[in-house]
This record gives sequence, structure tokens and C-alpha cells, in this order.
Amino acid sequence: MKHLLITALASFVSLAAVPVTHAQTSWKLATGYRAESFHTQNIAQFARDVEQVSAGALRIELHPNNTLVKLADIRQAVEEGKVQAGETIMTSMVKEIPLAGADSIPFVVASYKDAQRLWKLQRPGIEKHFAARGLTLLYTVPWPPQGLHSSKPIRSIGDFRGTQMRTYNQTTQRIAELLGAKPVDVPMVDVGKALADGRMDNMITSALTGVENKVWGAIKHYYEINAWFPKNAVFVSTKAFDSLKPPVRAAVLKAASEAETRGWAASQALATSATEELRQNGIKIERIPADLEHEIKRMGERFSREWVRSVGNEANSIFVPYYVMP
Ligand code: PCA
Repeated sequence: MKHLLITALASFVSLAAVPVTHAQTSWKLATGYRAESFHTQNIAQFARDVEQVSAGALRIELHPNNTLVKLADIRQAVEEGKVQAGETIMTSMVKEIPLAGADSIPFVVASYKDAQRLWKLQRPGIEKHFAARGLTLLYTVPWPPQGLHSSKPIRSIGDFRGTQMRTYNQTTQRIAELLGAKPVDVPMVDVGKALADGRMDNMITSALTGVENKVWGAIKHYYEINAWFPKNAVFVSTKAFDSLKPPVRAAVLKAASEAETRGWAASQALATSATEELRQNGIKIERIPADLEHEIKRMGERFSREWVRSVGNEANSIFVPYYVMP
């Protein structure tokens, strides 16, 4: 009821402020992350900007936390027109679009600057694959760098053997296998519960995801291995996008470009503050021993060879210039 009143009031206010001469279009946007997550907050700002710039012509209704569609099914739901728009982690699409896995190859990208460079090279291919599926890419934002969270100290590769490693997609599953761990699939929003239930011993994810799930207690060590910078992509059904009037389409693209810039900056700021928050909550922030680092990097190379094979020529069109350009 309260919600209805607020909506009614908001539309009254916007009607009063800007005379709306066109019919209002409404999109549902599904995401698998919590409303408080910085990605979702960024989408919420994007939605407000679109509504404002389009003078109320387009309203984007946000459905966070897997409530409307589960994270792994969001791409398909948008493709099938069940929802108009969505956000998912790009690596959840590697089965259908192998190129989307370029940002989760361990130890290719070591900084936000590199992540930007990789994204510039990856974007045209992703847009092409999206277009073939009736999807229009709006923007991407990376998660902070992926580190290793563990309940026990990790000194050598053998310390992974037989442990329950939490994974969040096909890519992290393969990495767990290569490390000799047992992959346990746990959605981001259930990490706290899985730890409390003793279903996982370690995971590779951002310090931020550790903070958002308050992993202290069970997790005692965080190793800053900067393994990769996975991105979330926000996209819309091309049919829905094309049916907007040109000025409204322009408003969406403008707000999307701003959301991309804002999101990358927020991610970078959170990378530092989240690691600090883990420390303040008693987690030891460490570096892995040099031999282990060497071994993990070799495992990364093996993973990357497998990935290049699965993608074919398109992989070269990203990585040849990536390694040539400084
Ligand atoms: N958090 C998400 C994906 C990457 C990250 O940092 C997760 O752990 O599921």
C-alpha cells in the first residue's frame, strides 16, 4: 500500500514537473545480486537517470536478489522476452558465448587499467554475439580483483586437495578442478550460510564479496592474488530497445555510459576499502608463498590454453593486441 502511494505520488510529481505527452514504457530489469550491492546501487542510479533524462517516458523496475529470474538464467530470460533487461556476470554466459570468459582467465589482468584495455578489445565481439541473440549491451562494471579466501592457511598447491572450494560459474568450477579441490556451487547471496553450514572451506572471489557476506569467523586468511577482474554486464532485449523513440534510446545510452564510468570508479575504490574491512574483522591479509604463486600461475596458463581452444580465432583478436599494446 505504502509502495502504491509512493508510486502514485511520484508519478503525480513528475506529471506536475514535466508534461508527459507520450505513453510511459516500463521495463523489468532482473539481477541476481542484492539490492545493497554496489552493482545494484549503480543500476538503481542508472534507472533514475533514465527516468529523469527521458522525462518519465521510460521507467526501469529493478528486481534484485534472484527474485524474478535466477542469475544463471537471466541472459536467456531477456533473450526470450520474459523480462526486458537484465544484469549478469559475463562468465555465466561462457557456454553460449565463450568470448564472454575473456575476463576470467587467471593472471591476464593485474590492474583496473589492464581491465579497461581488455574490455575495449572484448567489447566489439561481445556486442556482435549479443546482437545475434537479440540483445543490446548497455554497459559493464568489473568486480574488484579476485583473491583467495580460506579457512586454513594455504602454503602449497597440495593444501587445496580435497577441500571444498566455492565456485560461482563454469569458469571457477574448472579452476577448482585444476587445483584439486572439490567445486561447490554457491550463489553469491548464500555464501554466509554455506560457510555456517560447513559446506565450503575456501573460495576465489573479491574481498568485497567477503565483506558483503561477513565471512569473518569461518574465513581466517585472505590472499591478494589479483587473479582476475570479472565483469557484470547490463543488457536489454533489442526488440524492447528498438521500440523506444529515438530521444529515449539516446537517454538510455547516455545514462549507460555514465553508469559504466561511475561503476568502474566505485569498484576500484571498494577494492581497497573492502580488503581493509576484512583486516579490521580479524582476517589475515597475506601474500601466497612464491613457489605456490608460480604453480598457480602455471595452472592459469593451462586454463588459458583450454579457453583459447574453446574460443578459436576470436581469442587472438583480443589477446594479440592486448599483449602487444603496453
Ligand atoms: N563476487 C561474485 C562474483 C565475483 C565477485 O567478486 C561472487 O562471488 O559470486
